[in-house]
Amino acid sequence: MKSLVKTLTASTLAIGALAAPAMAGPDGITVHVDLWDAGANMETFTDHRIINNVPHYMDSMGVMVSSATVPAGEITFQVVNSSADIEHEMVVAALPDMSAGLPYNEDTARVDEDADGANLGEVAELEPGASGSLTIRLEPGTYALYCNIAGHYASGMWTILTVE
Ligand SMILES: [Cu+2]
Repeated sequence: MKSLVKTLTASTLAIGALAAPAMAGPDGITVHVDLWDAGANMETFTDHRIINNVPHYMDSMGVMVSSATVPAGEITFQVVNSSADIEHEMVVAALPDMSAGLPYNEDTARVDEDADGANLGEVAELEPGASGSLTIRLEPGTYALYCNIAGHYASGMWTILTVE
């Protein structure tokens, strides 16, 4: 009987230990974001938005994150534009409906940042090689990190971030 109790306690502790890293510490957590592209002569696209469902390996530019799932709370994005020759930026948007994607203006080839939730915070317009950071508090939900330089979002320059 005693050994059974011990076993139960041990497995409960194990679950607790596994859950611990998913909780935000007092200083919040950091997500490293790499804004990348395939160079000045790369092919660009107009149909690689979230709604187009084109796999990311087809893209010639993108947003790469160190963690695609993070705990709710204060999150610091450390953003690097690793491009050799193109300006990029990172904008955080709420994405309540994946099938609807982000509000998009075909004429400007940009996400409509004035729409509700389309810009919760950003690291704007980083020159090639430049870096910046953004700290914001995010509630549980689905978010998109995207670049809103004209044409970049439609070329696949976005990624999904899940906040638990
Ligand atoms: Cu870009």
